[in-house]
Amino acid sequence: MEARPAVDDAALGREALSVLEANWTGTATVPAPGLYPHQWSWDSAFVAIGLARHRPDRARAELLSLLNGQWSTGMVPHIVFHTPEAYFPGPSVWRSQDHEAAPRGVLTSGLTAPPLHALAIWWLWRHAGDADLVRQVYPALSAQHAYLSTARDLGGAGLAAIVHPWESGMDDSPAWDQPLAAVPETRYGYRNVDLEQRHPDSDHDRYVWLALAYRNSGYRPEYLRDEHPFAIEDPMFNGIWLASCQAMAELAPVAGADPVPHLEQAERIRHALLERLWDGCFYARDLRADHLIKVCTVGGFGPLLDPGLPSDRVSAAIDILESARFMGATGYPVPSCEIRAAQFDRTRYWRGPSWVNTNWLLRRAAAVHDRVALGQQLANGTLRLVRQAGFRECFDPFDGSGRGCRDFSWSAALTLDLLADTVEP
Ligand code: 2M8
Repeated sequence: MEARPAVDDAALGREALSVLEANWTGTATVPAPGLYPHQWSWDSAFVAIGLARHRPDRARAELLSLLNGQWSTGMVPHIVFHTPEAYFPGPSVWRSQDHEAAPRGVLTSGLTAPPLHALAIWWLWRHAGDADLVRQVYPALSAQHAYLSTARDLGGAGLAAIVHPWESGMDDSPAWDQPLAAVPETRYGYRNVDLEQRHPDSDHDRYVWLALAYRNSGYRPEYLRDEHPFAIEDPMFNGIWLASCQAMAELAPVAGADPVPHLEQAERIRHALLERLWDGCFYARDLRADHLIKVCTVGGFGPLLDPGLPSDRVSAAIDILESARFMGATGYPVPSCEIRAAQFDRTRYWRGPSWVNTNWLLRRAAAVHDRVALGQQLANGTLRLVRQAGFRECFDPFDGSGRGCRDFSWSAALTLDLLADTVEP
């Protein structure tokens, strides 16, 4: 561990807490003021993880308010709208209130997001020991996992499929370029506020097309299975799900439930990840074109979250992560796309920049595989980014300059978690 004056860490921690305070609406933490004025699903899980050792009360409220938006199908939506603040695509696009499975009195999107929530509850349990919370949310988390293993197993092999780039959390990843090209090109004329760093217009119109097509089907699982043109088995989404299944197995006894079904689910996911997504590294599989999408992104390291991943695959994946294809050549961890790929772009959202949340997930992966030096490198590199550039949304992996919005909640929250681990007791 690098020695740093404690006063710096304390000041950084105070700044992180004040960002989270400012982004708290009284009900939930928005990812960032202005650009993201509602509650996002995996953002809330990261916020809860970061607050677990500082404000467990707030972490608990964050996750409970997100779960208020859960549908009776078990689906946890990727956005819960708590205020009337303008955002596109907002409630008038999703029309959740017209769907019988959506909760009453809460407006939500109709898509889901990486299922990090059981891992977040486990984190909170481990650090704050709130057994009541575990018992309270266990049925909701079980329902979320059951939804994924039924309505979303579109490939029939044990993995959950995402049906929109937004469901990956890595919207503009080059992994989605090919499958998106198969989506009809329509002009909606929608413009995002910071389009320069984001989607080429046609991709964004395709995002909207996909959302409307799913909504117009009545959010039917049969439509997803038989007709929807975008269906991908993503290694990060499924790696996170697997880690959450293992968390559920540890939470089950606290809730008076049987851990075995969760362990069996984790085993099914592991088997399918290895059988279907591995070819020298983990790639996403396009279920419609029926092939692997051969671009190596940070999402390909998601299965490392599994402590049961065979050691030869762990070593092979970590070799790639540490090589000049990823963090071996950039000054800062971890570029969101392999830097030698034609699609790599250090300036564009999820196509090159480094993100605090994926750094945190990989640090967690390093911890579960006892890769101490890698874990320290990830933690120290991430802390250097936020010290130099602030709690930005993402960062240039070569020079560490900040990109996207400022005062970004998960960057602040996960900094708190990293500080809690690196500061000497
Ligand atoms: C980004 O996603 C939203 C759409 O949901 C967007 O592109 O406007 C992603 O970075 C996603 O991972 C994140 O949850 C969300 C809010 O921070 O922003």
